[in-house]
Amino acid sequence: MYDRDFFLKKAQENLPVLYYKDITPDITEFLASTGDSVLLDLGEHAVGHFSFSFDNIEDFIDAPVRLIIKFGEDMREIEDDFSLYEEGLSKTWLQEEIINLDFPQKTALPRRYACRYIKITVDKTNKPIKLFDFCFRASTSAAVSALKPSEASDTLLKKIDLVATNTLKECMQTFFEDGPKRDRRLWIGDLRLEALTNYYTFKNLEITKRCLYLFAAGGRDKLGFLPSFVYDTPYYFSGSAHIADYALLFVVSVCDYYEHTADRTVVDELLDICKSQLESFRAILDKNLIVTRQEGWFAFIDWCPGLEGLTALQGVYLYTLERFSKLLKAIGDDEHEKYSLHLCEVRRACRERLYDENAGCFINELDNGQLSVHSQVWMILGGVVDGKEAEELLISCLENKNAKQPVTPYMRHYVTEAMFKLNMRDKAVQYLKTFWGGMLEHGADTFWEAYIPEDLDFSPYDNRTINSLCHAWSCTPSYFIRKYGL
Ligand code: RAM
Repeated sequence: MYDRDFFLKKAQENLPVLYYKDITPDITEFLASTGDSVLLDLGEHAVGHFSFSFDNIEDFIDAPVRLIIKFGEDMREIEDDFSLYEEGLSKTWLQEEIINLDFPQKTALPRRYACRYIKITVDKTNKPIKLFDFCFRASTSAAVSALKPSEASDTLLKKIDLVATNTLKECMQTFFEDGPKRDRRLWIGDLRLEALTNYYTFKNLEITKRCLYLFAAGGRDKLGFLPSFVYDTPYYFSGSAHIADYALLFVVSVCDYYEHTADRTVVDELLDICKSQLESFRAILDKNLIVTRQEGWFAFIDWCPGLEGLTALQGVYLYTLERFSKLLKAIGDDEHEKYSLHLCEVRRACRERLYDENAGCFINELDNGQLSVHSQVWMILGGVVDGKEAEELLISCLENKNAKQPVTPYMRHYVTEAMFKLNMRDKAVQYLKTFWGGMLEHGADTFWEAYIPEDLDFSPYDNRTINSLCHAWSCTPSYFIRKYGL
């Protein structure tokens, strides 16, 4: 009934407005000769455009001036030598420009940057020059002035909330970007967590709707799954990856949206797509109702190296089924019984086939005998285990050095969510403070894409320089702090 054009039109109607703020760095003027450099500090992480002026001091410049301008989300990035970067992800994500200026002038760089620090090096000038009039025009679609401060009384939680809302604010542009430095696109897994935090902070419903419609317009893969990412600049382009857990989390995002808005129109428009995602997943279950391995980048779950994520993926399916059958019940759709019945059957199958009674945890052939926090967390969130048993399972796995541990704040979100589900409030708060608070101890202005406390050089892409230090999926402490009144 609804086609791609319909969804793109809807997405366009919900284009959020951008708010701008001019930030002037700590230094206002710099006199320079060849080889000199100046470091500008914006005092905060910002996403936007940079401009500056330069002029002669005494004599005319004589020849064009060449500047190297480097933008860093932190000082480490400024200090890293980009020429040593070995390709994994493209080096063109590293924010550095070499520009030649023919005459004294005001220059506005055309590209958008995400940074706190800007280093300008005068690569060549024949005569001394003056650099001045530095300005960074920052943008966001988050209405910052309307944001209520968190009511947390704990100083660390307050600080974490500030940095988390700041992270979300930076990622809120014309859609929910995953990272304003990299990848600058809309991923379902990130969208889900950004939207969730947005309901408790900036409450910008337009951007959430827009993102849901952008995915609804996307092309499906041969299994019928939505694309796991889309681009919208300079025109709409549906991404080439189709990740099963992300396709399911689209459905969850629609459920979250209804739960927070009771907006029936959007749900009605997206309902068939949600059903189709669940049907596509159901089609890849074996006769015992357990997911079967598919080709390619099929499940994400986390960037943990070597992770076998199928048990976790099965948990995402259960989690989605539960949320979706509740949504159907709430809107009076008769199919809710079909989904809740299926949910019970799949839960039973997981307990029988994925749980090892002797080991006392979810460890099985599906994941080649690998023990991971990921499996336990998603089986808890999927409702296969509950209460004290689940609590003990979670704690022992988190403490087990031989178990695969989460490496992204994305997966850490779901660990925390599992703790709240099990009413482990104190443990959840401690977990939030230790993990997200740990990034603060390293001077984070915004929360990072990946963080392993014992390995600050960790990168999912083999080089920390390319990591995004302001990443959407890391913003959820504000959701927990505000939702649970911590
Ligand atoms: C990375 C990005 C993005 C995430 C995907 C799966 O490329 O960090 O945010 O959703 O992985």
